[in-house]
Amino acid sequence: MLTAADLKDCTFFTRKEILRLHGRYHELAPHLVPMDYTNDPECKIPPALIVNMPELKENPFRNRIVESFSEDGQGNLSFNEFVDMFSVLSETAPRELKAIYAFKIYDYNVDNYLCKEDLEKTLNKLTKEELTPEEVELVCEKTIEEADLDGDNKLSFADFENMITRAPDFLSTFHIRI
Ligand SMILES: [Ca+2]
Ligand SMILES: [Ca+2]
Repeated sequence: MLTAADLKDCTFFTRKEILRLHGRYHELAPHLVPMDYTNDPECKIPPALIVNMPELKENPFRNRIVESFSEDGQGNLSFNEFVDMFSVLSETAPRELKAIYAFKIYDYNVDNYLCKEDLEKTLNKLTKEELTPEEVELVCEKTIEEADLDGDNKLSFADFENMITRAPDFLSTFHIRI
């Protein structure tokens, strides 16, 4: 049987919740996931199965979320990574931790900054493409102008933290009840 004792230390879940998560993980791919972890098997579930979970499938960032938690960057998740993902998304995770992952998820070109293009993609998803391209551009320019503390025209994580205190909606999509 799965030993969840170690996992529990680094998540916001109880042992019971972790076991339930394992049930969900197993259900996604019964042919890939063993119930017995005694021999510490290597197994990963492909992203296509994970993004279809009811908790994720309506989330506009589902692919980015799953990719961000995978070691390979492709979205293949081990059970540990799967637990980490739902742990950060859970309502009990600290805001600071959510901010770290939100930043990572919005940083489409993975250069550790949010530039105007990153923010445009993000905003298009957050608003379900209801804004015109001109409106999106305007909002993103304004956002950078207001949040950019060191004046390099892009947002570092420190700038981003400054931004989300003014616009908490940027974190709203990272609350999931599982
Ligand atoms: Ca970037
Ligand atoms: Ca900056």
